[in-house]
Parts: sequence; structure tokens; C-alpha cells
Amino acid sequence: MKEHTTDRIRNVVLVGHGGSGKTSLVEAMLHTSGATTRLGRVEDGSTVADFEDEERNRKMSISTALVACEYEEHKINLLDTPGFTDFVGEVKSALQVADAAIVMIDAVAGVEVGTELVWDYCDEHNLPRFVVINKLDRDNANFQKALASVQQLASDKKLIPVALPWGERSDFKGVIGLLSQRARPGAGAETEEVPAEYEDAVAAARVELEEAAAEGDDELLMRYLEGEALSPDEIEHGFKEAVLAGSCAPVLVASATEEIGIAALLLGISRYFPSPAERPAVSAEAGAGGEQIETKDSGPQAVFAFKTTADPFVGRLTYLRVMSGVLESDSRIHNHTRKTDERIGTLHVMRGKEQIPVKRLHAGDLGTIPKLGDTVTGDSLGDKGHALRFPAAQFPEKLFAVAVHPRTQADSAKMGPTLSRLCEEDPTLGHHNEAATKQTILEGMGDQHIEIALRRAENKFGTALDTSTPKVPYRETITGAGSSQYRHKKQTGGAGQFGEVHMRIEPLTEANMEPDGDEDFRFKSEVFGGSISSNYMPAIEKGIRGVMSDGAIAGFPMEKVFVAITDGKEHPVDSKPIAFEIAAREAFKQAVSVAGPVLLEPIMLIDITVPEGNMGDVMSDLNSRRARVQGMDSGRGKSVVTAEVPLAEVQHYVTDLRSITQGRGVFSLKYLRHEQVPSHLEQDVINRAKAEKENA
Ligand SMILES: Nc1nc2c(ncn2[C@@H]2O[C@H](COP(=O)(O)OP(=O)(O)O)[C@@H](O)[C@H]2O)c(=O)[nH]1
Ligand SMILES: [Mg+2]
Repeated sequence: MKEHTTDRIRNVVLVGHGGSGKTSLVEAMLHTSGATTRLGRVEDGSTVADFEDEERNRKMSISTALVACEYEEHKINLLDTPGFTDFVGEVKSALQVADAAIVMIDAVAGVEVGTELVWDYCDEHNLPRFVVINKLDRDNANFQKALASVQQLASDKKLIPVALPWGERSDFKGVIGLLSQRARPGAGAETEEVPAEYEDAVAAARVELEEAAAEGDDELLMRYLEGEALSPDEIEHGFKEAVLAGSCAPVLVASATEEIGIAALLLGISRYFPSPAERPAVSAEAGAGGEQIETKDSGPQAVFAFKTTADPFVGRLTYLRVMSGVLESDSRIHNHTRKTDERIGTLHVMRGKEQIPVKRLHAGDLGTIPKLGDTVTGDSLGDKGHALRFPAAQFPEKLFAVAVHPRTQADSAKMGPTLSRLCEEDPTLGHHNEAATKQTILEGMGDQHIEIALRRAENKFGTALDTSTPKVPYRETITGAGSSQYRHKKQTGGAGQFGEVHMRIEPLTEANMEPDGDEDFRFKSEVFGGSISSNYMPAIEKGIRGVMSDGAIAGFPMEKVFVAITDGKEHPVDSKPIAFEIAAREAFKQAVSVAGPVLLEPIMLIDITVPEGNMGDVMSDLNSRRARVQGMDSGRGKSVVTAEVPLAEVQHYVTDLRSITQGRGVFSLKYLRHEQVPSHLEQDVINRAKAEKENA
């Protein structure tokens, strides 16, 4: 591939509802631009962008593919994102390195749930965008209706068609360019006269376009208002300014699978989308302060890793954006996030899975480096002497968790490393060991997300994992005071065992807590007169701590207990630490049983955003989940509700909310504290925990 300098680079993210045709459009752009000789199809699993096994099997995108194509001296880096909300992490990281977006619309469906979500994401990143109305070849396609639905969504932008469909549905044969005033049949560059029956529509749309162009530049606007005709170059310039400012969004029309309207789109990208240098400077952390980084070759060397993939055969592949400076193959670079030096072998430009080696990447370009040692997603690299760090993408909180279990002994050994590799590839996945339940937990954005992660674990890393709903990490504590005494005595043959412990326990509060002491446990000896020697105290404490971690009611860790040892007895020959440990354990269990023991459950803060029309259903559903609503708000057609809700009630909320709102609802979940389980539910939890213990 030719070397492309910053002004010729366009970084474009494709976003939209799943199935709107993003992957097919990338395929068509590759074919039209001559990068491929054959048009692949999603149905056949033969597209460049959906190259992973899982994507080919499911016929949908799961991760973002980076696909470079060249058109008229420009290099267009396409980022083909998945539409399904479980994979929002892939969309977020792609948005971070894109300079512009194509929002795909299905001409039959118009704006869909996924369109609304990605439109907001593009707003967050201030991305200039094109709207592409696709599938115009389909029965029931309706250009005007689809366009109107987008205009409703894009209230702060004027949608300006730059091409009109030439024919519709089975008769969709090409597009008519409003600037060129030429009709373009099919995919290619050939043009014809505008058919007579389109002349009026073209003239009217052309006026709109000229107006939008004039509004992009004050000087043009003045001349335009005075009735002067603008030249084609002036219109182009003014329109680009308006697109960059975000006041308007060009609309293009296409059939990705019939390869119609593709050349006009490629041309539009090179003309109206910004080069990386035309985007606002990016703020980076530099030492104690900040620095504004402009994307140019002459700036300090700075690179941002926006994605990593790990493959047992190919190894690690780091996807990067050159934020500033030039990156050379066979060089060294410093990882500012990890504070390590990395060796760069051969740099690559990506076309799906194909790696095309290049000598260098200029400022603003996207590419990959294979086999970096320490670099992971979100890291900043560059000149060792000039530390610049770019903020990692903000990924949403994880919403759905499963407990994972190795299928065989061999899987057991591989489980930890496999989970680590998976999470390294995907920042919206996480794993940890839950001490309270002794389970390994895998968390992500939804059931499909987790399912695919597990499939990858098996296919890529040969680790078979089964799942179950995670046990709720309950805790135990006491609500009152209690005292007890226990004598442990054993005198069968040889040496005997003897230990007697008296204790008093109370809830641990500010009043009886040691300043700066452990917040969950305080152990104190109040023994006077040496009824137990002080060297048995560690054994006594050990016995109690054992029960604290294993639980006294239902096997969950205990918290907030104060224990005072008040008295006891020892035997000159038979007393030994183990005897006191046992006596303390039993005494503690007895004390707990009379000190008002209770179970505590995790309480989560949930933040739910849904269309106003769904609010009633969401609220009545929350009522059935023991939720306490903290606040409500609404605006712009959306309602937001904040509530506290027990974790036990929202373990499947991702799928539940999806079905209540047809996928329009989003939520976040955050741990707040543990709170007492209502007494009418407590016995149930205890019984279940006991049954599980017996079955284990
Ligand atoms: N008729 C028609 N089908 C299309 C068009 N574009 C995509 N499709 C089909 O729509 C489905 C989803 O396309 P895909 O590219 O995977 O959509 P994505 O989820 O947005 O990437 C596939 O079956 C495509 O063949 C189009 O322009 N016309
Ligand atoms: Mg796709």
C-alpha cells in the first residue's frame, strides 16, 4: 500500500443498528475502490470485516474490524463496529480514534433503537457524520420516510442530501449527485445526464445544499444572500465547513449488496470528512499538567493503543492511532502507561484480518504492531523523554455476571490465564474471585457477550468453562449482645486436651471499635487474674476468625463483631493451643446464636434510562424487585429513574429490561453497601445455602 500523509487520511467509524448493512457497505467500498475483486456476502461468511469464526457463524459483527481502502489518493480507514448493544465496548473504543462517522440507516426500518444509541455516542465525541440510507433496493424501502425519522433524531443538525436515489426498490438503479448534477448508475465512476423526470427534485435539493454550504462560511453567506451564484469549489468548501462545525450532516443513499451509490460515498468521504489534522487538538496528560496535541508529523511522537487482540497462534496484536509524530517500523517506543520500553517490528495497515506491512505510519493514521510485550488497550506510548498520556475510553459498568466452572481438571489449570487473556482483549469483560462465595465470576455487558467470550475461551484457548448464576455474596452479622462458655476436654489414652473459654460478643460499632482498627472484627482479652495464660489468646482468636470467615448461620463471612474473652480455665498438663482454638470456635458459635444473628445482602444503586412511554412498566417491575426509588427525572422523551435494589433481584436485569423496553432501555449498576435481608426471606436463603453445601 502507498504511503499516505496526514492530509490524505480519513478515519471513519461505521455505526448503526445491527443489520443495517455496515459490514456489507465496507465490503462494497473495498470492491468499488478496487481493493478486492469479489464482493463478499455476510450470509456466506465471506466478508473482509466479519472475519472471526464467531462472526461468520452468527452472520453478525462482534468486534470492530479495521479496514483500510484507497480511493482517489486518499486512504480511508474504516472501523466496522458491531450493532448489538452487548458489544458497546467495541463501539466506544472505535469512536475514540475516529474523526468522522457514518450512521447507517435501513431504508425499510428507518431509525431503530441502536441508531438512537449511536447517535448519542457520536454527539459525545463531537463527530462530524454522514447519514447513509441503505437497502434502497428492498421492497418497502422508503427514502423520504427514513430520512424524516433521522431528521427527528437529529434535531440540532440539518440533514442535507448530497445525492438522491435514482429509482427505488427493485428499480433502484443508481444515484444522482447534486453537486455534479450527474446520474451515476450502479457502483462505478461513469455518469450520465440527469433523467428529465428528476430535474425538478434535483433543482430543489440543490438549492438546499447551496444554502447549507453558504451557511458554512460567513463570507459565502453574504455573497449568497446578495444573490451571487457560488462556484462549485466554493460550495464544496462551505459545505465541508458546515459538516465540520456539526450544523449539518450530509445524507447519501445506497444499496450495499447491489453496490449502488458507493463511489459517491467514497468521494463524499474524501471531500467532506476532515483529515486528522482538521480535527480539534486532543488534550493529553503531560507530567503534572496537560498539553494540547495537534495531529501532525512534526509534533512529539505519541501513540494510543485502542484495541488489542490475543491469539494463541498469531500472538498479541496492538491496534493504534498515531496521535502525533511519525511511527517507523523497526524502532523503539516507550510505553508511558506501563513505564516499559517496547520494540516495534513491522508496522501494519489492516484490512480485516489481512496485515499489510508498511514502513511508517504518519500522524493520524491507524494501524497495528504485532507482539508488543506489555502494552494493553488504553495505553499511551511515545518518546521516552516526552510523556504524553491520553485518557482511555470510558467503558460502561458491567451489567451481567456469571459464575464460571472449569469442565475438567485440565481446564481448571487454564482457567485463570484464559480469563485474563479474554479480559485483556475486551475492557468490557472482567473477572474476579468472590471470596464470600468462593466462585470465579466473569462479568460483561449481557448474556450474548458472555456466551461469545466463553466460546472464544474454548475455540481460541482450548479452555472449556461452564456457567451458573452467581451465588449472591451474602454476609452475616449480629444485632445484639450474647455470651457463652465452652469447655473442650478430651482424655482418650495418651495426652489429653483441655481448654475452657468464656466470651461476650457485641455488634462492632464506633463506640467499641479500636481507632483505625479493623472495621469488621475486634478481639479483646478481659481476663484478669490469669485464669487463661495470655499465650493461648492467639489460638482463641484464630478459632473465632475461622468461624468469622466460614460463617455461623449459612456459611457466609461475618462482619462487624466485637469479641471480649471474659474468663476461662486451663489445665497444667492437658491445655494446649489447639484445645483453646476448638473451645473458642464452639463458644463463638453459641454466642452468635443468641446475639440476634442476621444475613446481610448487597444493595446496588441502579440508574435506568428508558423512553417515557416505558416508564410505567419499568416502575411497576421495580416494585416487584424490592427496589426503593430515590429519584426520577425526564426530558427529551426519556425518563431516568434512580433506585436502590438488592443484587439478588437484578441478576438478570439486562435481559429483563431489554424485554420490557424492546431494547430501548439502558442502565448502570453500582455496589452501595450490605443491608439486612428481610426476615421473611432469610430462612429461604439459609435453606438454599445449606442445601448447596450438602450437594457440594
Ligand atoms: N437487500 C439488501 N440487503 C442488504 C443491504 N445491505 C445489507 N443487506 C443485508 O442485511 C443483512 C445485514 O447486513 P450486515 O452488513 O451484516 O449489517 P450490519 O449488522 O450493519 O453489519 C445481511 O443479510 C445483508 O446481506 C442492502 O443494501 N440491500
Ligand atoms: Mg456488521
